[in-house]
Amino acid sequence: MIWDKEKECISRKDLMQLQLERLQSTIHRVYKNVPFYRKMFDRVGIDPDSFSSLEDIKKIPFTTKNDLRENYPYGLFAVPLREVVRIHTSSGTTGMPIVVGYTKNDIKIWTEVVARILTAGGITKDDVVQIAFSYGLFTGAFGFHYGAEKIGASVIPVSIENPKKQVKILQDYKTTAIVSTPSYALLIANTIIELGINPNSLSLKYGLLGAEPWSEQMRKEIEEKLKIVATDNYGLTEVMGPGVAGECLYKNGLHINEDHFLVEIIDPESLQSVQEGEVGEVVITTLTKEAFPILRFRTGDLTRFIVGDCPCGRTFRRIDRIMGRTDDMIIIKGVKIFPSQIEAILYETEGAHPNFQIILDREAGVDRMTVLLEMSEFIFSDVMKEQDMLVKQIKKRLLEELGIDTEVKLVEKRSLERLEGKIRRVIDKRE
Ligand code: DLL
Repeated sequence: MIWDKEKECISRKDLMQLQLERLQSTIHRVYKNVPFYRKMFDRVGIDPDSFSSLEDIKKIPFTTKNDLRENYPYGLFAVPLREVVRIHTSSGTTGMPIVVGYTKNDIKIWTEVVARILTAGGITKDDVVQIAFSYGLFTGAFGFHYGAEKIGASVIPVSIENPKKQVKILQDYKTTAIVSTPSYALLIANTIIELGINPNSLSLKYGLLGAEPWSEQMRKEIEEKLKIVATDNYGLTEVMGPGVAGECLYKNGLHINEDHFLVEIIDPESLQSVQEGEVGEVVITTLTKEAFPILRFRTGDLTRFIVGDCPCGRTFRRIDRIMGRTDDMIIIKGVKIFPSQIEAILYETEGAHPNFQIILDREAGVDRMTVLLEMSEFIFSDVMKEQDMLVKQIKKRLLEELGIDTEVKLVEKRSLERLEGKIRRVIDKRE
């Protein structure tokens, strides 16, 4: 088992010392090698030698997605391309993709941090791990692939496939762990039900899921349908990919790999740190990345630190599940709404995880919100009357809960556009 207790149960004091040393060295490297950061430091008058405590990080301006786009493709690389052994890009739905690179050592560390997360999620060398993320520019598949191999598990690189094929492989190859997005795991679970297969006849034990928001209800549904323990995993291309944070089997928040990532949580409006335990935007600084180091990156992801110790013994701090994104906050007729609120309402009325998309547009100067809801085996009904009733019920709940008169439309199964398996939640056509 790869559980390096010395590293993952480090004392707070030693961790902070290690973080400071790594921060200092990252700052020197970016100042020397990345013109964008050198200009930034010179503009605001920061001396790279002036970092004597972790608090000093607050002197550094934030790095935004826009900064990354403006430096497309290689502008923020801190090493020459000849030292880069891998390139990935973010699955951004708008504008230029963000291109990131890895040195040999970056890949080694990436492999190690993912191996830690897999171990925390129950995986050992005896497991058969089916990777159902797409292999390609997306970081999800390769990150988990290398991590699982390091543990010594048997890796099946299936990628995204027809769900029936996934199920056949699950059955025939005696897969014990599935790695995918939560919505894809649910699609597989529903396919198993449709095919009339008894989930107890499978060898599946664990699901390491992530890359998109999901709720506790959805976790329960996946766990019950697949008879597994499902853990949540968080990461992002700009910072590395998967491996930034992940849950242990206590499923009580995601341990951050704090020896490689310094995480702050800020109020997205005041840009100041929030009180411990309050919800805010995750800001990440890489501490060991060589090819693509990044300082105080505003992720746009909203969550909070979980206060207190975890019974597993790991001392790395935990974050709660990602609750939404700053850019997903919808302001419609002055009301602030998160897609997760709509998801909760759909869950209650529909009784199964909803695949949905929110469309915002404007007619005659008035904002309008439409929710497109994919039919599933739970809401598929040929009877128009039943469909009408469901739509009316959802409209009523949305009006009661959010105070917004919303159009609700049922659309065909799997007709909403997906990118790397993720549905784009909000499409704002108002600009
Ligand atoms: O999704 C990396 C990843 C792959 C993480 C596999 C976990 C598993 P990107 O495509 O760059 O990278 O998307 C990053 O996805 O900023 C979040 O908004 C969202 N996200 C990632 N993990 C979670 C999660 C990968 N567990 C963006 N819960 C992030 C909620 C997540 N949202």
